[in-house]
Amino acid sequence: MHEDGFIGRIEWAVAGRALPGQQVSGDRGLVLDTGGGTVLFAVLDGLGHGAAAADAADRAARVLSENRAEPLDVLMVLCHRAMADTRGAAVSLALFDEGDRVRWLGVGNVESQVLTAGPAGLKVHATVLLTAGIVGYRLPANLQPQSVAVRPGDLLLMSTDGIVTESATRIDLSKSTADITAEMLTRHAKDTDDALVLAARHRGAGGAAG
Ligand SMILES: [Mn+2]
Repeated sequence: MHEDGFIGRIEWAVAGRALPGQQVSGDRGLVLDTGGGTVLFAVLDGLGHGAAAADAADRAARVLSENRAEPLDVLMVLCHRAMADTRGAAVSLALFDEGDRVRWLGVGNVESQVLTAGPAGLKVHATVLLTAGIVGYRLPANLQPQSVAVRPGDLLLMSTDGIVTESATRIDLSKSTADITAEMLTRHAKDTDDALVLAARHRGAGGAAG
């Protein structure tokens, strides 16, 4: 699965595939236009794999789509309720706008990070603080979204645990997010799990990044 596009000046791409031998993936990547130049990105990893994992992730995806304008902590609770009779999922949410901050919130093992170009090359600027838990099964009591500064050209990278992200700082920022996600899926997906990676950045007033 490969999708990409623009919402305003925000360039995004998602690439994913099921565990080899499986028909459906339990990983989902959502790109939800919330209006006013703001995009809600979500990456979901239904527990385990196969149809039951996909069912959990689909329910969370639906509730996110229908309530996209709600605050991140509210969205997490809505996902929790929607997946109450499923096996649950890891959920990471990132609210990205054309301003200078990303707000994000993660429960379970979906990694989100912001990569920035520095004088010595690409570096990890920030990583979401993941709260332990399984949305739909055991939600942490304290859901506190965090906020991280971003600059035009910085890359938001979100991935399920089917992707090895140690090599993320070797990404070539001059490439499109479609190429970046496709290459990460090809080179860094584990053959023991579903895998999905989402990348986004806003390209600034000049329209060019990297
Ligand atoms: Mn997984």
